[in-house]
Amino acid sequence: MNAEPLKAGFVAVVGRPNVGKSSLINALLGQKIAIVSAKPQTTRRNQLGILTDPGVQIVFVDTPGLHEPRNPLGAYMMDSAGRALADADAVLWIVDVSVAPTGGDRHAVTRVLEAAPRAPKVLALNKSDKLKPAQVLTHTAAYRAMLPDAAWMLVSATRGDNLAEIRAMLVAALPESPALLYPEDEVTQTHLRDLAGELIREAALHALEQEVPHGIAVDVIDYDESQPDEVRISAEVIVERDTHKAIVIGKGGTMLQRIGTQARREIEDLLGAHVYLDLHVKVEPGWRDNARQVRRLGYRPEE
Ligand SMILES: Nc1nc2c(ncn2[C@@H]2O[C@H](COP(=O)(O)OP(=O)(O)OP(=O)(O)O)[C@@H](O)[C@H]2O)c(=O)[nH]1
Ligand SMILES: [Mg+2]
Repeated sequence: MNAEPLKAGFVAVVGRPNVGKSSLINALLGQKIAIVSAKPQTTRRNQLGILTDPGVQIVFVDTPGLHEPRNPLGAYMMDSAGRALADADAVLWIVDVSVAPTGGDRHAVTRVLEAAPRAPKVLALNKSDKLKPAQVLTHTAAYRAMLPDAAWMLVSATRGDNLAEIRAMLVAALPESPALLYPEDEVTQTHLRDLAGELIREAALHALEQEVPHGIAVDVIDYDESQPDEVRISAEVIVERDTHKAIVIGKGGTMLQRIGTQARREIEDLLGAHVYLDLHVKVEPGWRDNARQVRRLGYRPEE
């Protein structure tokens, strides 16, 4: 008999854009469930990453980076992060410890304390691999002072440093639970069709420069698993302007081909199956400013 009670709960993973929230969740799970890019505001909707071990289930809720919204898409993103915080049993606040705190971090911590006043907090000082030795003490102290009651740890999502330690802190912060919250073999609740759409958007984020990536959405039009040895996916890459359409297609279609090849490889890794991917580019002028279009593209609170 195992005398230890079961611990299980939701951990809202929050912080400023680009600090490594999605990377750290993928690293803790040992599996890629969330897309990652060097561009801020990569994550647009909440996504679960479920880690189950004997006696423990940590349900990570990846969230969009905390920022001041400038359009209906941003408002949806901040609403998502707020809901994750309100529902959280514990909060994992992630910062980029390689740089000193800014107004953005103060804003983020205020949001965390307002939306989840009672949930225990753990502070992950991420990107410690980039931290200069002379800044270890000052940066660590500056971030710790912003959330003095939180357990804390220097980590690196990309190098895999101190993952077991931060995990143990999260388990300590979780409540006891009479049962697991999700089946033990479940890693996420996101449908494969939606994950495929995210991987296409990730490939586009990686391939494109400047302002284009922020205005991209992906609409999976068809996801056909009826063939035994091939998944056939048809998707539209939505952009905000004609000029962006030309950039995404590229000279002679080379850019779209590059995005498609990269996305297809990633989706094949995810599905463990051969994938046929058909991509088209469509202009929806200024879609991020139009609440109805934002909802139509799937950015709406889950029922
Ligand atoms: N050097 C270093 N880079 C990291 C680390 N963790 C993440 N990154 C990089 O930081 C960038 C942002 O990572 P994401 O995981 O997308 O960050 P995020 O916080 O989820 O970003 P948003 O979804 O935009 O809010 C990517 O280029 C990552 O490769 C780390 O520990 N060290
Ligand atoms: Mg993210």
